Amino acid sequence: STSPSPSSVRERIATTLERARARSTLLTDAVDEGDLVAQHSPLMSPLVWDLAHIGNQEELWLVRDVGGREPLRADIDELYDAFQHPRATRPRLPLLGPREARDYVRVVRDKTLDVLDATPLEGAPLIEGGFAFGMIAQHEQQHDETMLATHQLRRGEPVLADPEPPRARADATGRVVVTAGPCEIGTDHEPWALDNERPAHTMWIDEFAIARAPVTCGEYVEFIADGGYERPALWSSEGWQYRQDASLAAPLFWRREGEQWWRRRFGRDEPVPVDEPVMHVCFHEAEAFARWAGARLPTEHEWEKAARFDPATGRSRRYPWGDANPTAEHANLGQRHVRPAPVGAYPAGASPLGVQQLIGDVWEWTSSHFLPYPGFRFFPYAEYSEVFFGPDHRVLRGGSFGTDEVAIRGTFRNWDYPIRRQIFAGLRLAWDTGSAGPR
Ligand code: AVJ
Ligand code: FE
Repeated sequence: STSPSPSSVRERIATTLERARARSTLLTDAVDEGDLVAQHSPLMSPLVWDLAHIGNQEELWLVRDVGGREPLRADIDELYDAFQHPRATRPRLPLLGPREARDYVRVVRDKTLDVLDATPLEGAPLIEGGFAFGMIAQHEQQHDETMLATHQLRRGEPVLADPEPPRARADATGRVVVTAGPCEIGTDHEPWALDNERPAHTMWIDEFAIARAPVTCGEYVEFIADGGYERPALWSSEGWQYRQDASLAAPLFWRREGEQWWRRRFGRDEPVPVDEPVMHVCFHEAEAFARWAGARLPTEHEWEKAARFDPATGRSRRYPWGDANPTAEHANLGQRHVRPAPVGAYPAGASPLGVQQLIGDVWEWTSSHFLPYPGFRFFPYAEYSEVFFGPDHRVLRGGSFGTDEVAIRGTFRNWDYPIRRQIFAGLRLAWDTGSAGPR
């Protein structure tokens, strides 16, 4: 295959950076200045911190490192270093105000576009295929998803547009069996894949079954009604402890009135929709639901095989539907909708085996700890992934309605603490089938 010309890579970079900035602007212009500097939850930064942090990372990597230009605001690096200040303490820092933050990100972006024009997109790992630019576009979009979660936590009138997602049009019930065999996990070729997705390696995956769709709110209501939150046998000991300490009784943002469950979603109160993937559950709730259902969570490798493996060729694809970038037909991504779509709404996004909505709608908790692949080397900095490897985090796969297409693919790995519920995360069930097959 021929690699894309430098000018088309440059165009893709410029478009992708522009899309990220349009979204950051939307998320920060939608609220007033008080809401920009306020702390809507101790779990989150003030929106104005995210905005300037986006600009500061862009300055560090693209303007200074790739471009070799003089620092614009070296004095603020420390304020926007996520490792210096935990989220809960950020409102008390002498941050750039809304006006200053907006000016800062604009000036940085002008320099970045200058650097983009002047940089050959080959010859060094950091710029090969435009990697550093892709990394920074993904970084901005990841913070945009975090800012969207802050919007969800904010109290007050709705400020975000809420267009209807597509309706269900395919059967998404039941499960499919994925036969035992080798499967390529991770990637060496995806130009903007992050360090934790590399290197590609072949893994034997025993036969398993996986649900054709994520668990729905309707199914989750049954779990609650059946005493799911009252039965320690369904929970791990760590999970039960957290369920007790935090008085968990339903997904975050849900409340009950009589027989009806309601939820708050970006400032709107609405009946819980039974056919939509459940979200705002932590790993422990996901695990308890799976045990209640006589199932388990998939490992991240099983998830990836279900999402990428083409049984006809034995090849791992970029996405469930093939190698083409996502379109609005394939998946609910990019904040086009501010909710998941009902299960069965994206038949064009199905895998060869008919597994649906793996990409988009809700992040899916897996049973896997976040660990390096064999041969992992941090790139370009240890603080992106390496410092998070270990037993403290669980891997999430697939992206949500709030994930931009640049920051999701079949190999993409997200992670969080098992108690986190403000992220747009749900689950999909998996089962052992008991047949290991030949090795
Ligand atoms: C990969 C989503 C867990 O938001 O903490 C943003 C991404 N890294 N800035 C996060 C990230 C540095 C990260 N997650
Ligand atoms: Fe960041």
